[in-house]
Amino acid sequence: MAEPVAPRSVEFDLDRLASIDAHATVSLFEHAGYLPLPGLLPPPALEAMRAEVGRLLDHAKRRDFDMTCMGGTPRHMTTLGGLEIASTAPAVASLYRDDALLSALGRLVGMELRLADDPVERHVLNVLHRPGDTHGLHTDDYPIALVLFIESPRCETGCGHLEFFDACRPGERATKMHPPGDAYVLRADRFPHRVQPIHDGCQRTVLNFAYGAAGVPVSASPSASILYA
Ligand SMILES: O=C(O)CCC(=O)C(=O)O
Ligand SMILES: [Fe+2]
Repeated sequence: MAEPVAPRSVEFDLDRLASIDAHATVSLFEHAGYLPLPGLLPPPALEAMRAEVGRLLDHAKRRDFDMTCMGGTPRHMTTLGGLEIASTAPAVASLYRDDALLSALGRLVGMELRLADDPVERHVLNVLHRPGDTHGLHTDDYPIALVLFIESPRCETGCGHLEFFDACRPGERATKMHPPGDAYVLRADRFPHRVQPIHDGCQRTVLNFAYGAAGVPVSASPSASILYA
């Protein structure tokens, strides 16, 4: 009889993070509010994460509405909040609270990171899978968002890219695309951001890990409880 296959653990490439020069990233992050982390999920970790997310999808809920508290911007997406993720995919929840991850990320952004108090917001799943699906413009309650790419459209332009704006220079818009396995960190409470609508046949699946930071107040908005509860 075949041996049962032990679940492969999901491990970030923290050695890669440790090798990055933090002098450069701290000032870049302070100024630009964004830091790309290519290959944070190496191929075996991405594969294991896909399996975790596959199980989560059975529990995820379809959302189609305008978020009144964020200027009426659209939400057309399928989501799952932190409570269900913690009970269905404990590997994701333990990755979120990994001390080594928190200190490696904190070093790169120059902040002392803390777990989010709100268990709904800690780790959330966002899936864009129908034509035109979008996560409209908003800011997050917590200052730091670590967004991990599980699936991503291959279209070069105008499809599922992250767009963010500098609150001090609203005319300045940046767009970024990330292949599966990549991640980025965003100063998500200060830099308004959205995900461009996706094209027919494309899919974009991310996990967002939200963190607090020492000395930074958390803005309280009902948006997370509306989108993820
Ligand atoms: O999907 C993204 O790149 C952004 C996710 C996001 O803004 C959020 O979950 O608050
Ligand atoms: Fe966000």
